[in-house]
Amino acid sequence: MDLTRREVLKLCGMGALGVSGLATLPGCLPSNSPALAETWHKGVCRFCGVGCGVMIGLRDGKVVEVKGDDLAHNKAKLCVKGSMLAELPGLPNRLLHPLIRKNGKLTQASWDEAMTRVADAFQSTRQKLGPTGLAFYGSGQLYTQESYTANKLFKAGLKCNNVDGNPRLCMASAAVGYVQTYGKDEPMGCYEDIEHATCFFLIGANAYECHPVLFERILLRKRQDKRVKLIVIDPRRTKTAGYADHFIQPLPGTDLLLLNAMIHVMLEDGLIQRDFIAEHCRISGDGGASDLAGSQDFYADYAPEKVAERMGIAPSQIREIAYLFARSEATMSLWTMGINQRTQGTYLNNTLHNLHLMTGQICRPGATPLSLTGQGNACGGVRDTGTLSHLLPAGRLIKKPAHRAIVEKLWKVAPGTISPKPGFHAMELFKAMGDGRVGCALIMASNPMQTLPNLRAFREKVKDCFICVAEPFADARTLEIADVVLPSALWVEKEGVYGQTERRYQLLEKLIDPPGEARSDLDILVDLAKRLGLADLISAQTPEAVWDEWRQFSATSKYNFSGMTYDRLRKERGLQWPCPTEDHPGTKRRFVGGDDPLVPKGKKISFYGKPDHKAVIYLRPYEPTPESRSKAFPLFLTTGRVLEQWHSGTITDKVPELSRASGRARFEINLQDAHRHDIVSGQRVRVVSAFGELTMEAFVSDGPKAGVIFASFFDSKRLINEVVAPHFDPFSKQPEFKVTAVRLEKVLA
Ligand SMILES: Nc1nc2c(c(=O)[nH]1)N[C@H]1C(S)=C(S)[C@@H](COP(=O)(O)OP(=O)(O)OC[C@H]3O[C@@H](n4cnc5c(=O)[nH]c(N)nc54)[C@H](O)[C@@H]3O)O[C@H]1N2
Ligand SMILES: Nc1nc2c(c(=O)[nH]1)N[C@H]1C(S)=C(S)[C@@H](COP(=O)(O)OP(=O)(O)OC[C@H]3O[C@@H](n4cnc5c(=O)[nH]c(N)nc54)[C@H](O)[C@@H]3O)O[C@H]1N2
Ligand code: SF4
Ligand SMILES: [Mo]
Repeated sequence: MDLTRREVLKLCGMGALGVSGLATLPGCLPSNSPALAETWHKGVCRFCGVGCGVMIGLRDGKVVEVKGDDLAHNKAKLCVKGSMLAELPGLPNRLLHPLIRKNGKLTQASWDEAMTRVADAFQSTRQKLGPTGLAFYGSGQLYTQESYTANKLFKAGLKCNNVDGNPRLCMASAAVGYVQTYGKDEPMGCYEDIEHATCFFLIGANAYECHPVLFERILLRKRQDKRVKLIVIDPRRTKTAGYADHFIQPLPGTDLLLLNAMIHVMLEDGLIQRDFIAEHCRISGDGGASDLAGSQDFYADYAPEKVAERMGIAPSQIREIAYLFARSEATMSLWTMGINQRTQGTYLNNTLHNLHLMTGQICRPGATPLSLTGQGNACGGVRDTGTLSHLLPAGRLIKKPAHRAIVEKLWKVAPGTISPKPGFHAMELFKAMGDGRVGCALIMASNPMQTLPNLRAFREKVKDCFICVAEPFADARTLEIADVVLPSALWVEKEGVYGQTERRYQLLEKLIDPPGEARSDLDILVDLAKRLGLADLISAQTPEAVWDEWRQFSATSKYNFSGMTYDRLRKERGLQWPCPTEDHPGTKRRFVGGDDPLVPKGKKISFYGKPDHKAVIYLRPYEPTPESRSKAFPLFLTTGRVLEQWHSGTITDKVPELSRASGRARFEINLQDAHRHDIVSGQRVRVVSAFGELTMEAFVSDGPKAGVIFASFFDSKRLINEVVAPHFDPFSKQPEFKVTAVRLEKVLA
C-alpha cells in the first residue's frame, strides 16, 4: 500500500488506521518518505517527553519531509503529531515583527523599540519594587541553553528568584517526589526497561494518546510475552484502558486510598522484600523515623474492604493488583498527570515509590518507577537546570546556603548575590502579577492565558503588570495581556538541546531561518542581558557556548554530563547522564553498580542522592481533595488531552489533518449522567463550577465513570480552564487540574 503521509493521516482522522503493515496503533505511523529531500539531518520531535528522534529532509533550504530516525530509541516510529512536523515551518499566523501595545492595540515595532521598551520596564520596575518585582515564566519547551540562560540572568544578574514556568503545572509533583524519596530528581530507569518488564502499572496516564510511541512499545512487549500484564488506573475508560488486563476506574482524587490499600495487602500477605528494605531504605512516618511495625500500624487503616467503596471500586480489584505488582518478575510503573496534578501529588509520588521500594521492584531491568515526562524538555531544560523558583542548577536548592555559595562561585558572582528566599511558584506568581507585587514579567514559550486553572480570575487581574511575551504565533491567547510581543523562532529555526524522560540529552541543530524578523529565545535573552548591563555575566551567547558552560558546571554535581560534548551530541543519538567523561557511553540505569559511574565500587545498588545512600519510604495519609461534591456541584470535572492536539493548540490546531481528526473540544459525559439530565450527543450543555462556566457540545459515552465529566483544554475558543479549580499541592505547588466539582445544565434552544 503506497500512501502519502497526508493520506495516512486522513485515514487516521476517520479512525480507519490499524491497516496491516502501516501501523499497529492509530497513533504510530511508520516513516513514509517520498524522495523529495536533498539532504537529511537528525533532530528531535518538538512535542512530547518521549523525545522521538527524527530525520529532517531539506530541499532548497526548506523542510520538505520528516521521518522517524531508525537509529534513535523510537526505531523510526512517530505518532501523528511527529509525523506532521514537516508542516511546522509553513504554519499560518506567524509573528514576523515585534509588537508594542499602543492605545490598547498591538502595533508593529522594530526590535530596538521593543527591546528598549522591555529593558526600560525591567529597570523602572526594579527601582520601584526591587528585584522581587520582576519575573520570568518559562517552559519545558524552551531549549536547555535558553532556560539555563534565563535562570542565570534572573537569579544571578537581577537577583530575582521569581523564575518559574509551565513545568510547575506538569512535573512538579514528580520532581519533588523523586527528590524527597531518593534525594535527587529524575527517573533511575530507561525506556529499555519496557523490554524486560512483566507487569506495567499505568496510573493517571493515558499513554495511548499522550506518549503513543512508548505505549506502542509496551503493546509490542505484551504481544511478545504472554506473561506480561497491563494494569491501568483512570476514572475514564481511555484508549489506554482498552488494552488493560486489569482496569480500575476510581473516582477522581481517590488514588492515595488505592496505593495505600495495595501496601496494606502487601504487608498483610507478606509480599514485601524485608532484606531489600533493610539494606536500601529508611522508613519515615509522621513523627519521624519509623519501621516496619510502624508501617503496619499506619497502613492498618487502609484495608481494601474499608476504602474501596470510597473509590467506587471493589476490594478484590485492589488485592489482585497488589499481588500482580509485588509478584511479577519485574514491575514498571508509568504515571503522568492523573497523579501529578493533584493536591496530594507529592504524596502520591512518594507512595508509588514506596510500592517499588517495599517489593524490591526497582533498579533491576524492567523493575522501575518511570515518571513519564510531559514536555520535550521539561527534564533537561527545566528540572536539571533548576529553572524553577525554589531551585538552582543541578539539583541545588535556593534555601541552602552551601548550594547558593557553590552556584555563586561557578557563576563568578559575589557571595550573597543569590537571594536566599525562593521566588513565587507559578500560581503565586500570577497572583502577584495581579496584586502589584510583581510589576514586570517575561513569558516565554508558554500560553498561560489558556493553560492556567481558574483562568478568569488571573486574566482579569494581571492588566496592570507590564508583560512581555515571546511567541511564534499571533493568535496565542496570552498575547491579549501582552504589552510587548517578541516574535520567536520555532523548532529547527534555532539550535539547542532537549532532555527527555530517560535522562537522554539530544541536540537539535538549526536547519532553516526563522520567518520575518523572528529570533531565537536565546538571542532575545542575550539582547535583554546586554541592555540591562549584564553582558559580562551572560558571556556565553551562542547555543554551543552556553552548552559548554552548563556541561562544565554539571561536573560539580550528581547530574554529571561533562562527557557530553557538542561534538558527541552532533554524532550520537542522544546520551543519558550521568556521563562524566568523553569516553563514557552514558548511563541506562542510575543507582545501579556497573552501570552508573557514581555508584561506589563494589555496591550493587546505591541511592547516593541521600547522605546515607538509603531511599526513604514515607508513610503518607490520604486527604480528600478540597473539591467535594455537593448538591450544588454533584459531579466531578476532569481535564486532559487528545492524541492529535498539543496543549493550547497553537501549533496542532493549525495543521488541518490534526485539527479535523480531533474535532472541537466537547464535554464527555457518562451514559447514566446524560440519561438523568436528558442529554444526547451533540447537544449543547453548560458545565458550572464555583469558579466559572463553559458551554459546548456533549459527547455521551461509557468513557468517563458515572459522575465524571471529561474535557480537553486545547481549544482556544472554549476555555475549560475558566471552570477548573485553583487548588494546588502544598509541597510541589502543582495545581489540581484533574478534580473540580461541577454541575451539568442542559442549554435550551
Ligand atoms: N497528544 C498529546 N500528547 C501529549 C501532550 C498533549 O498536549 N497532547 N502533552 C504532554 C504533556 S506536557 C503532558 S504533562 C502529558 C500528559 O499525559 P497524561 O497525563 O497521560 O494526559 P492527561 O490527559 O492530562 O491525563 C491522563 C489521565 O489522567 C486521568 N485522571 C484524571 N483524574 C484522575 C485521578 O484522580 N486519578 C487517576 N488515576 N487518573 C486521573 C484522566 O482521565 C486522563 O486520562 O502528555 C504529553 N503528551
Ligand atoms: N485544564 C488543564 N490545563 C492544563 C493541563 C491539564 O491537564 N488540564 N495541563 C498543564 C500542563 S501539564 C502543561 S505542560 C501546560 C502547558 O501549557 P502551555 O505551555 O501554556 O501550553 P502550550 O500550548 O504548549 O504553550 C506553549 C506556547 O509557546 C509557543 N511556542 C512554541 N514554541 C516556542 C518557542 O520555541 N519559543 C517561544 N517563545 N514560544 C514557543 C506556542 O505557540 C504556545 O503559545 O498546560 C497545563 N494546563
Ligand atoms: S510520541 Fe511524542 S516525541 Fe514521539 S512523535 Fe509523538 S509527540 Fe513526538
Ligand atoms: Mo505537561
